[in-house]
Amino acid sequence: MEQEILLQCLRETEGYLSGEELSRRLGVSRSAVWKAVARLRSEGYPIASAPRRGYRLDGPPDLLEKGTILAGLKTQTFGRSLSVFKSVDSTNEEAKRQAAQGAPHGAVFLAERQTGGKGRLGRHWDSPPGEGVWMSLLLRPAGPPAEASVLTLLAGLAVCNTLRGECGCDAWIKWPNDIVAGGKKLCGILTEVAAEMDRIHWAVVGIGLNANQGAFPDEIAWKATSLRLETGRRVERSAVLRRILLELEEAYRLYYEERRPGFLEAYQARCISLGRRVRAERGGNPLEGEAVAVTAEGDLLLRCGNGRLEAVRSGEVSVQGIYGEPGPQAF
Ligand code: BTX
Repeated sequence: MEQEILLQCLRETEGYLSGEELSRRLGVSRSAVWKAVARLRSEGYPIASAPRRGYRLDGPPDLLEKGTILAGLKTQTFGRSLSVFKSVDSTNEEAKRQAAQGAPHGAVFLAERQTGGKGRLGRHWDSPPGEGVWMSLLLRPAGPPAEASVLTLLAGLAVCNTLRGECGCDAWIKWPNDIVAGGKKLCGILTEVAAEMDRIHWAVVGIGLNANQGAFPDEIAWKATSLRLETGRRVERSAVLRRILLELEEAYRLYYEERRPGFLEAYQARCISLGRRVRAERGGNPLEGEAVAVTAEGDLLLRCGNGRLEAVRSGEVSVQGIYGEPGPQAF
């Protein structure tokens, strides 16, 4: 109730409204006003504040709404079945639960906030409310399980193209599953698969894109960035999501229906890992060399000290000169 009145007051006012005036109109303390503002912000309302001036509503809220997203969606299949949550443990977990219940190919699960957002190897993925695109796409590809890693590459390229084309961001792919800008991580991709020996039952491609964060928790501030921090502008998350789905649907169609691996060329052109020294682990053994190519199977080819070419599957790879880390470490 307080939030609604507060919103109404801000809507009716051009410019700033002081905290004192708001607390008088709402009949609550200044700290209650501050808390209500924080809640509205977490729901996506862009409320600016300035010392001694108060609060100002800077435009319509950037909420993820099913109707708005579908209205501008140009895909045939991806996102046509769409579930939007205010809060969920993890969109990947939700997609897996729904996959088991028969959710269709192309279904998308999206959340304003994840309480248990996850990265690879059980790592935590910071997913604050209202600021990112936290989504999972359910796929039922016809190919063998070995092709699953290609899905991560297709998604990476789709996101990278979107960020460049839609947002004017100088985005690059760090093989296999990160999108980076300005040397920091902008987006992570987590692909999970349920498969038998020769066939994939389903694959869930989880995309975590930092859109409108103005800052990050201390532990990751040194290596995380957002579109807003990179471009200086807030983005409309629905528009970014729609473009990602369109790019990814087209890339997927070319790869699976027309069997065109042409995406590799485009992927490599945007892959910031190539030409750099890479440290990796294969079968428990360290491997080091210069990254020279990405294969059609999605492996990274390293030219090692002895001149031999070695293929690395996705896993733990450290690329020198990105995220500023000096030596080998997992990320
Ligand atoms: P990753 O294992 O490569 O990266 C995880 C690491 O990245 C963390 O250990 C932390 O250091 C850092 N990190 C955590 N949160 C962020 C963030 N918001 N921005 C930048 N760096 C961060 C990458 O895993 C794959 C992440 C996929 C996330 C999506 S969100 C939708 C879907 N649902 C879900 O639970 N996961 C995926």
